[in-house]
Amino acid sequence: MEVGEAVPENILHSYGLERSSFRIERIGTGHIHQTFKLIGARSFILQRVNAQVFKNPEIIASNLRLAGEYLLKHFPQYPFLRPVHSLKNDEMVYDPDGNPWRLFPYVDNTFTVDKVATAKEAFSAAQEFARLTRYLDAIDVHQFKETIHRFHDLDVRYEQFEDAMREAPQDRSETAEDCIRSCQGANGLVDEYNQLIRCGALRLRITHNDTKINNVLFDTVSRKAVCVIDLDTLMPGYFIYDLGDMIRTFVCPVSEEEKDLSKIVFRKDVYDALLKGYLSQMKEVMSAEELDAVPFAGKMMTYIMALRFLTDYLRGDTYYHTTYHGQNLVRARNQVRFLEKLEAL
Ligand code: GN1
Ligand code: MG
Repeated sequence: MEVGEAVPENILHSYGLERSSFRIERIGTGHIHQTFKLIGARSFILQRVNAQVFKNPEIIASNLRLAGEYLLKHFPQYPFLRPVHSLKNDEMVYDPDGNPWRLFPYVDNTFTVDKVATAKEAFSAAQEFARLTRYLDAIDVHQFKETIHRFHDLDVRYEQFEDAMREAPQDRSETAEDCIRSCQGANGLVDEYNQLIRCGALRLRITHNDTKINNVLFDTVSRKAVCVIDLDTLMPGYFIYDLGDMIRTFVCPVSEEEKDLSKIVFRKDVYDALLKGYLSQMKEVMSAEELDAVPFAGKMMTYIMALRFLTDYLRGDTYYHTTYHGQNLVRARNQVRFLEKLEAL
């Protein structure tokens, strides 16, 4: 099937668009949704939301509406990427199989990266993610709903890992034995997490919850971060989720797909720049307890991804998109190695 044919005609028509006006390309970096670039006189990003993962996609739309309206009122210059409304003024449209789709304007003269090349990039991207949380600092968090229930709750993710271990087919458990042992060995982080949450050290904020480096658009000329994208998980969360996922994906010179574990190292200059960028926006609104939790952030988020990838491997690869057998185990081992680097600091 041609790429363009994966985009149903009725979806394009809902937005008043014609297939013949575009060249359609698939963007393959996301693990969850199907994303397409429509290249034409005006270009767009069109995305099929994974309704298996986002069980109530209307929550995404309502969270974005709340944040968007607030930002427009208080920070009108902030480049918040809103979905294009359909001809019927909907933020999401449904294909004949019941899958929700969303359309975004394509931001010209920008690019994304899968790895951070320089400390400057890390500073700029971290500042941009931090700016979003900072600008939403005074918004009423309780108006927002979770788009995925207990998404970054480490305790829940560890339980899911334990269930997956119990139910896994023997061949997968055996192949993953080294990784399972490493993940079990690091479970002191779950206690640390529970303790932090229980004692109320962290304030509930509106966080992005997917602050990977490839969710930032950079300007082609200045090479500075322009805005953040992929706002499906914009919802109540703790700052460690955002800061931690940045540490996980910025500081290592290779992506989570890398098989050669010797390439997984801790880049101090990138870490320092990232932290500087993040705190340049957030420090003023963070409590002393939150500042104390900074060193925990990267460990927690790297560990949660090791658990999530490994859990998916043990369950037979039902959640993350994979292109070859064993890919989720590769990702899990990669994360375990980076966690070891962070623990060794
Ligand atoms: C998923 O699909 P993508 O790449 O935007 C996942 C994130 C993980 C990430 C790991 C809804 O994000 O939590 O950090 O993969 N999103 C969801 O690359 O599970
Ligand atoms: Mg995402």
